[in-house]
Amino acid sequence: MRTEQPQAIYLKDYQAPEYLIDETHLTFELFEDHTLVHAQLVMRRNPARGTGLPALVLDGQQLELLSVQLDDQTLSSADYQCDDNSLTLHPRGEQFTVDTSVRIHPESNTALEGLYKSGSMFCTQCEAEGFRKITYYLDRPDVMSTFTTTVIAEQHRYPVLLSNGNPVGSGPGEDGRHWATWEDPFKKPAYLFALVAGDLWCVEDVFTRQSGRDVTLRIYVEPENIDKCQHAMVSLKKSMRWDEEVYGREYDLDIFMIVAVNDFNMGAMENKGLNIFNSSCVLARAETATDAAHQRVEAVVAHEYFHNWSGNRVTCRDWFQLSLKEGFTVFRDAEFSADMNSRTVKRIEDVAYLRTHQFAEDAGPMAHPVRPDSFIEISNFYTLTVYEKGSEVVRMVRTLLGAEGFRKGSDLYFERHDGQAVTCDDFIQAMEDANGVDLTQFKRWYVQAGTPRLAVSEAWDAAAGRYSLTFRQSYPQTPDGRDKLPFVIPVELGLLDAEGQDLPLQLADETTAHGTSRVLAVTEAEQTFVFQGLTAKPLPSLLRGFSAPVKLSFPYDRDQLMFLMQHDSDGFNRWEAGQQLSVQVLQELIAQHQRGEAFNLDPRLIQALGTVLADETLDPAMVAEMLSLPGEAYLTEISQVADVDAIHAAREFARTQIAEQLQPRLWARYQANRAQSRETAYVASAEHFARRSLQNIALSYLMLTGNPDVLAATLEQFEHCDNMTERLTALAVLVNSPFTAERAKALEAFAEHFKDNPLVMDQWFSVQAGSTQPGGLARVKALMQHPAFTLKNPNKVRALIGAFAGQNLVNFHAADGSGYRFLADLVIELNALNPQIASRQLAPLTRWRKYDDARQALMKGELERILASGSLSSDVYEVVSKSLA
Ligand code: B3K
Ligand code: ZN
Repeated sequence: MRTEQPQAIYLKDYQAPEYLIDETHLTFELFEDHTLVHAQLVMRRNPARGTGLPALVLDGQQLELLSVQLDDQTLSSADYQCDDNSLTLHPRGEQFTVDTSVRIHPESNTALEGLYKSGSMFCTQCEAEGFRKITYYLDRPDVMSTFTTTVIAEQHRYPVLLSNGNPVGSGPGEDGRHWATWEDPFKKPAYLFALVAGDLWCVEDVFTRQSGRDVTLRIYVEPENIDKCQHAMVSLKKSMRWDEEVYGREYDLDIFMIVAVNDFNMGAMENKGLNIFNSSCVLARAETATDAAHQRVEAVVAHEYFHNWSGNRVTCRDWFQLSLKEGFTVFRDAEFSADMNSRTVKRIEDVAYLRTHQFAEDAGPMAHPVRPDSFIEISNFYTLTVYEKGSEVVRMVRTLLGAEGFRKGSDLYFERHDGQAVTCDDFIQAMEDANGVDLTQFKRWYVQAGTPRLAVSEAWDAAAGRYSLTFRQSYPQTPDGRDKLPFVIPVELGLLDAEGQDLPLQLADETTAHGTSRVLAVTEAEQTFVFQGLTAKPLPSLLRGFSAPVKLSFPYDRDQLMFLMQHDSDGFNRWEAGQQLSVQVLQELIAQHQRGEAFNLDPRLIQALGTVLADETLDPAMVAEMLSLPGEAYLTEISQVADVDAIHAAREFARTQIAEQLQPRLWARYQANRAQSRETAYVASAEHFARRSLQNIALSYLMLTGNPDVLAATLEQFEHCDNMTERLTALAVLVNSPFTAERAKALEAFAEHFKDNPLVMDQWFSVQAGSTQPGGLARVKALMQHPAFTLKNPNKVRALIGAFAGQNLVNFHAADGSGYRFLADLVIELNALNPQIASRQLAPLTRWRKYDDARQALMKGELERILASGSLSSDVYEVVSKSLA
């Protein structure tokens, strides 16, 4: 907490460190009421910074300094300066050793950064700047050191003592204590340091590398969770194989460990050789985790594992380069998931998420480039822009270079920079050098914020058989106020004939056609491409696979969209055509609601969805995706002024019409798939996920008909299924239904059955927080009193408060401002407990510009109240002050 206003830091001010650390030797003495940390740093002057011996400023926060030694000399307080953020020493030679001892208090650390306790175990989270809460250090990613770590703790309470690297010794100590020493031979920045001590069990496996050497794999969990590790272990082995096959990257240490902890600020952390995970991203078995949770475990295990190369072996020079490791690693994990499951479905899910949430961020007060040029608190920049848009930028590089060229580039990048801390420019440079191309203009994707718009228009010259497409780029205003220059936008496209076949594509200056789906690079603010050799006006299929993160518009009419839905050879664009059709129809309903007219739904939407539903040859997961109408959050994002009530009413009306008019087909597909679920044991495979997704979306539509048979089917599924996907869907369907007695009974039965499983209780909270039935806020407030709820656990906060403010839009945006007041109160309370979580929960209030004047005033009022509430963390201060600016 600070009283003065926190200051921004700038990329342009970057300077290499004055000193380097070659070796770090740490000893931790863990006790119940404090921890002692002894650090020995073997240091030298950075030759790159020239001669002279400037002061050595070590970072340190919330540390009680007990002693300092420089080489062998114990310093007195006159020999150093110590304040809230640093310890300054005055070296007398180019090479020297610093020894410090500090006392810290992990047992009362509720911010969950640095060393802290989760339940009875000790664990760490150091990225980005948490290591300075453990010991005095050069806590910046361009200072890379080897680490030796000794942990000493009471044997009985903490039988397992872990750190990075390989175990090199252990033994008994005095007073019932014991010790273990770990050695990490790979130089790493302090943000990758990890320590765990606890009463943990593990599952163990072996992975044989392509080169023949074995790696020991261990997943450590609290004893009651030992039966929920198999899926993560299988995912880990798949990831290791995939990275060998697709990127030629092998694992480097002899052991790889994952530890699951219950209290964790985000999903997981890629510490070298010792990944620490939110238990929600490790534990999965049929009875307690949904299909979505299984897929998330697979993806997060892969993501953290892939960081071993994209992040650890090659790391970031400074935190402005965060997307160097995060964007690239998200791209890697997305491709892995696409290879393990359905590629098209994965792409649809990712794009829907990006367009709903990242586009909103890019249009709001916290908008920033993929490589930000300033920040106040780095924790606020683990954003959708750095991660998801960063991944889209890497994807565009691959689209432009082709898979082979991209692999040549990544090989060169890893080889050239192994063991170094580098920048996004170095990544692009490797891609350029390996392919002999110039990506200078492309790099604008790293420095210009905001989502570009790409308006496309067509012209048809029947006499010449020529069809032209004109692309116009435009750019939104962003908080930096800067003018934008044209991006390089790769547009993958095809042209369809009247039968829906892809036509050969021959540009005006080409002598032959080249393929039927190709990538055009739009590089100018306005640019026309002319296709020749056509006998009739074609229908374009644009931005196939969502080849660039832009807002593309083309004046399709509804019949054309229905045609694309059925015929486009690109599965993503078939879905996209359906979404655009739905958006047009829903926007019409929203306008009718606002004018006070009766709803009049375009029957073509029902007809199109009916065709999809009847097509037994389509992947059921695709059918489920196509049946899902654009969400309320997305409809909000694309509105000028979002009318939450009209959006909700219009979408519910459309859903009810779909349910009523397609009832027989929905029933048939529900029953066929439920029968299969009943007959086959649960398998976490793409094929089974697909079946259950169709079954469950059909059920949620059917409940809208009020048909008593549907209630019976829901109760049957709730009571007799063997997995959480079916059970939770049935529960959610009941919670959103008018059947109050059945709803209450199911909620009670569920809680009684799963009360000892915190991850399942999170889902129970979320389902209720998301219910759009009236009285949402009162329900959430009541649930906060439930014994399973606590503000100290981030998963609980996300499950209840996050789900309410982020998904339950009609209740959160209640016209009286009660939802806003509630969230602001919570942010003020969380600010003192856990600033990172407080700042994340604020996001919905920062979007105030999207709403009507009355709501804007209420939302701003709450932001102002937070700002005036006293001593704000830099995390919350940055988001609130930028939102009000
Ligand atoms: N690198 C971590 C994120 C750390 C967030 C720190 N506030 C997890 C990941 O992206 O893999
Ligand atoms: Zn990551």
